[in-house]
Amino acid sequence: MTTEQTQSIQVEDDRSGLGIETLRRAIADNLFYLQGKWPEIATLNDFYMALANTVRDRLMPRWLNTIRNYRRSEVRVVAYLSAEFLLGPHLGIKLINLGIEELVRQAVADSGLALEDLLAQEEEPGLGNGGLGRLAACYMESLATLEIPAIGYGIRYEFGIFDQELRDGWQVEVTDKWLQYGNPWEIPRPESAVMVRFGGRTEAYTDDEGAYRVRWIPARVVKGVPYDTPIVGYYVNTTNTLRLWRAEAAESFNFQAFNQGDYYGAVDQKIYSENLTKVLYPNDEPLQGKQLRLEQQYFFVSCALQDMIRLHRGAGGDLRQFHQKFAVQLNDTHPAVAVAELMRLLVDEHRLPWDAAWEVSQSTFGFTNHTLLPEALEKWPLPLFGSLLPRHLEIIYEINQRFLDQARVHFLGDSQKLAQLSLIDESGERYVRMAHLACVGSHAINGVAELHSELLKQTVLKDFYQLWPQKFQNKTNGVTPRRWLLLCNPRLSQLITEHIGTDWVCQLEQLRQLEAYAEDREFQRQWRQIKRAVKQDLADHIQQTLNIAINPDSLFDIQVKRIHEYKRQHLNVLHIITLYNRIRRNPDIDIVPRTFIFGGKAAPGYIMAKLMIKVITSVAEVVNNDPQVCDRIKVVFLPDYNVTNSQPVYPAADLSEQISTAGKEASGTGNMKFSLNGALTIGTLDGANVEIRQAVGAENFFLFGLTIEEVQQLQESGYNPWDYYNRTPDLKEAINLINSGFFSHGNRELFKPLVDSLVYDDPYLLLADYSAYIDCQDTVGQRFRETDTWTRMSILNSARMGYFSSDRAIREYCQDIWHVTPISVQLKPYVQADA
Ligand code: NBG
Repeated sequence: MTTEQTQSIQVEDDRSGLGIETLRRAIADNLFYLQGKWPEIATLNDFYMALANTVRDRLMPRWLNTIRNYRRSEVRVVAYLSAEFLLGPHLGIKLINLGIEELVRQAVADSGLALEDLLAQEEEPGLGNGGLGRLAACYMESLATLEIPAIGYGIRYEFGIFDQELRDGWQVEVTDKWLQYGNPWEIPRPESAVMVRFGGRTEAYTDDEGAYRVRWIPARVVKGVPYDTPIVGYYVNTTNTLRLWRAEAAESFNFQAFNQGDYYGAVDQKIYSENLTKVLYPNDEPLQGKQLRLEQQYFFVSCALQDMIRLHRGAGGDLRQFHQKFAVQLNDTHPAVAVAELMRLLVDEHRLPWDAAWEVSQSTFGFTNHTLLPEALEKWPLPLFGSLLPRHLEIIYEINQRFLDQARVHFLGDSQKLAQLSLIDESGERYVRMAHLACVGSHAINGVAELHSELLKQTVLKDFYQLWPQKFQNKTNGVTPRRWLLLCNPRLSQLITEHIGTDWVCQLEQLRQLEAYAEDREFQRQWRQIKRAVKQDLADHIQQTLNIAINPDSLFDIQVKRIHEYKRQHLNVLHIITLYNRIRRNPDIDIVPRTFIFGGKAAPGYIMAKLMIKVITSVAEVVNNDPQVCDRIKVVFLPDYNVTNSQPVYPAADLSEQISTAGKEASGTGNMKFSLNGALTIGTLDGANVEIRQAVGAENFFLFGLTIEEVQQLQESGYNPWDYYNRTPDLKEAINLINSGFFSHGNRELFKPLVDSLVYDDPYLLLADYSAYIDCQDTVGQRFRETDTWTRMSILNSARMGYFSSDRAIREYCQDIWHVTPISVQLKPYVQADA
């Protein structure tokens, strides 16, 4: 079809109607025509699907008109490349962003159903591990809300992050089956498939103009099929696309093998190809050396870049201006091979001279780093990389040679510097360093919180900073207020809106107006009443699902995030045991009743993290059943922490645990969600905690623990956890209690690895921070009793969190890195058949 023809879309019937009766009819129609059911035999899931399709129909005009904008030659589009997008359930947020939640609620009620029950049917797409994937999802939502033309590119994993079950207090991984009942939010686009090559060899040749060229003769080819999901902005027409790629066999049958009777041989290739996008690697920090992981990375990056080039050329664009059409952001090093792939496409396939191609590439890419943990810096063994991507390795050598020539001038031949900077690690076994490739190939490099960005310049990327200080930036993370306040906490949202109007939803800084009510007795009362109601809801849920009775008036002390030693969930456990020991010593002791809530998944191969879960659940079992405790302490581990399950948790917190060892957490984003919903934070000076504390005021934040400088000093001077153990009686008592088998039915071996790691090694300095943490928690307990003070602090936390909106973060990326501006989408009405 020509552009002229697509200007108006002819449709049989109008599915944009928003009358309650129209919506009710639409749901019934979709139930009949799409689900093939009538109400009497329909399952709740059928109704969910019918509703989802009804909503999808209503966003279609916005989506199509937005796509039209990408094609306009003068429009610059952000391409966000990420191996993970942790979107959370679609339906709720789409109803809110389209502004049709109440209408739909009524239409569903008129169909004899409850919207909440249908919302609960949705299996969330768990296409991410944690913070990094969720950040990508918040950013996609903000990009749409801010009317920035954007496409997210990623992988359509058939199996996302595993579901977590607890058996006997241990984590058990269960396969995620998010696609089993179909996914109404995606549209496959097989007509836009692209081919991706792997393995084989390269070969030099002279082209018809006599120029020296290289071609890649691959060993195999896989087809990438895009699946598109609409991302709707809040009260705008802009509906951007998340384009996720699925691997398929290039030929679904090998007919020669088939004809020779080798049926299994014939489908082998198909199975092999489809394996590529079968499953998400469940590690929150990258793992080394897994070929399939590198295949996944290259696969989606190649699909994405081929897609962009097609779009650009389709709009009549010249490849020398590719960077004017697309601003490509590399979300961590997972897509870093894009630098080599774009060079290959431009030089080998489209015959641009190297220098021109390099200029295009550098102007195209920006790179965000999300971790300082040295073990998390991605590098690929050279033989593996070379056998999978032979041409890319050559290109990386070429980039490296030119880069080192440049660096040599700057560092005057300092060969150690050059070895440190090189894209190839040659200190032992040889590796390709993905972070270095990303740095060299990008015009902007950023960290995700001020502290993290500073540390990047001083540590892992120090040499690059010396070379190119102007490339380095900070972009402090943010979260979307639509999901993380408006959707997850409707009561508080309502109260806020009653007092300051609705502007805060898109201008989160407006929350500052709540400061005026911080001392207002009536407002405080309402604020408390809401917190109490939300806590009651969570308590009811815990009672029903886990059969644990908790007191909604107790202090809800919550730590939800991936389980990791650096995040120190076990420090939290030491506090619980310390309180427990105080009660055992003095049964009448007057302490603030607390409910400790944990949630989070451990990487399946991370033994210590799994043991941390077991220690939490074991302490819970003992403490929750000890009559002496008299309900003053309860410990709950919420199984299967994911976006869906997290939404009722943030609003219910009184206290947010952000207790990582200083220097280890790049930013954190859960910390923002809690504080936005009026929880106070107990935290270290790490990641974005530093900025949150600045924003809410030091007096409204419970700070404890070593600073980064102190951590460094302690480690340099020879840290000995054993000394801390011996000279801190409460700590010793707590650790001894674990060691004695008290929480493990007398089994003294069970927690030995955990205890030994703490007293003999303690790489994350729990023992050094223990006393400060306990003292700070005592202060928290006292302050919680001063109800008015606590409420004021809670209000001030929400009021001052405006800065941590992902809208602010995205605006900064747009200005400082992508150089893109909003374009509002006009809804060109489509022509109705009988109109
Ligand atoms: C994580 C950091 C978090 C940060 C998120 C989002 C990775 C590699 N990094 O601190 O650990 O909030 O990224 O930036 O998952």
